[in-house]
Amino acid sequence: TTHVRTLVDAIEARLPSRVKLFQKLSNEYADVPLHNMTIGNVMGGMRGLPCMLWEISGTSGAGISYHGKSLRELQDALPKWPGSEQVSPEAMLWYLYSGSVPTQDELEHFAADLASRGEIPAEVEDFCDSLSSDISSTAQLIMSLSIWANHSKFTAALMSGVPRNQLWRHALEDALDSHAGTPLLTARIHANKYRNGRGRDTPLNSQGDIAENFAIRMGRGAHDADFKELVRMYWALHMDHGANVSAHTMRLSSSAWTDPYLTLASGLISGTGILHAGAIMQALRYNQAMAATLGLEPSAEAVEAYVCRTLAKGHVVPGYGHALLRSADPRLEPITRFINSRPAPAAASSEHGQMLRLIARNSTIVPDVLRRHVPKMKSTAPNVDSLSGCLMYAYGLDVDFILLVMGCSRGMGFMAQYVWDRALGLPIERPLSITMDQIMSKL
Ligand code: AMX
Repeated sequence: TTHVRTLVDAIEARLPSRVKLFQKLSNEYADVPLHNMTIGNVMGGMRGLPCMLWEISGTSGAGISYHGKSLRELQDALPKWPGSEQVSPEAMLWYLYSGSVPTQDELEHFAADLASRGEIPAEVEDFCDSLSSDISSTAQLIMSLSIWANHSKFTAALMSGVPRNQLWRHALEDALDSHAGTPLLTARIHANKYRNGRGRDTPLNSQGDIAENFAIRMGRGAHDADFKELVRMYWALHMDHGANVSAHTMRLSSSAWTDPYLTLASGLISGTGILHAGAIMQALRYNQAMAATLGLEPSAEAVEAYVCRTLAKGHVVPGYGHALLRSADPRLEPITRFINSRPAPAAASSEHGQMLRLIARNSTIVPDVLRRHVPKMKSTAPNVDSLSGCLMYAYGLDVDFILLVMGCSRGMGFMAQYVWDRALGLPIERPLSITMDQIMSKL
């Protein structure tokens, strides 16, 4: 039988040239100026400063690219799971790690490796099962990950004196365990919180992909192919988005060699902010409140008056604007395509269908309203969170839970970057802090 390349093989193939480049930039070019830093960069939350070294994607004026390819190009280039029409999340993950498109065989072997890691430590499951259902889904995941840190293979290797240039291999072990296990832990939280624990130990399919095994533990396994497709589509789109708030948090933790599970939790914690991924929940709540006040088919004038009332209170309109993107969010197009190809959740008569149409219509009205009323907004285009929470909701997920579906995917991106942080030997992060008085003294 021919040997099918594993993810370790694929990373090892990329590693020497990346380490060499890292050393060259660090040593030979260390003094070359990269950017003329201004007071505006400092006052503006480091906006526009190209200072966060990132391996799995890059940003430019056009937005994000993943090893030189756009999301649109990856939609065509990456393989799919047999029987699925969506890009496989495992294929995206492989690509983020290795910069290479996996073959169908590599994808299936990789998925089988992940499926074989479907065991969450019993201590973590017991802790998770003991949590009160009053605790938010996100807090439950974050707390459970903290317990999982007791079982970290990276931390065990660190404590036993493994040399630093080998640590990435142990980080990868944790990362792979977490890619398989975090969705299962998430589904367990769902079972405990919304199903009285029903189905939380349903046997997994060792031949299935992570989306299938997630669906099984969500109680939507064999009979709900559409849910699996939703999860595949959503996860493949959300793994990484450059130096955003949660990735930035994750990097800071990672730079001190913090345990991978705790690092993952740190990224998820800042993801809950409503200006960042928390907007997934907030945009859904906003649209629900709008529909409760104006009905499901409000006039453009009524929507404008509603948005103006939000702005007058000093609130932001969730789902619009972006700290980096200056035009349409590229993730919206595949999500919209998915919705339009699915009659069930978007059925004209259903409440969910009407809600999805309300959001689609708002996305043609609100940007112009914002342009006129908040001229300082750099882009008023809808972002991915304007729609994605409502889509999860249309598939029967509670508002409290929808952020976790995103967290599973973004967490995979964090962990891929974590492995590269160790593989490249990135230093501990330590910017200088500066007070406004110190800035004034330089003028
Ligand atoms: N509603 C009202 N005001 C807005 C706004 C919105 N949707 N978006 C931006 N503004 C305001 C900002 O608060 C800022 O005001 P300030 O100067 O008084 O602080 C001004 O317009 C300029 O903002 P900007 O430079 O265009 O964007 P930013 O980088 O400061 O902020 C973001 C980006 C996403 C935080 C902001 O657009 C926002 O709050 N949007 C709503 C929340 C949201 O949808 N977040 C999800 C983003 C995607 C993600 O990360 N998951």
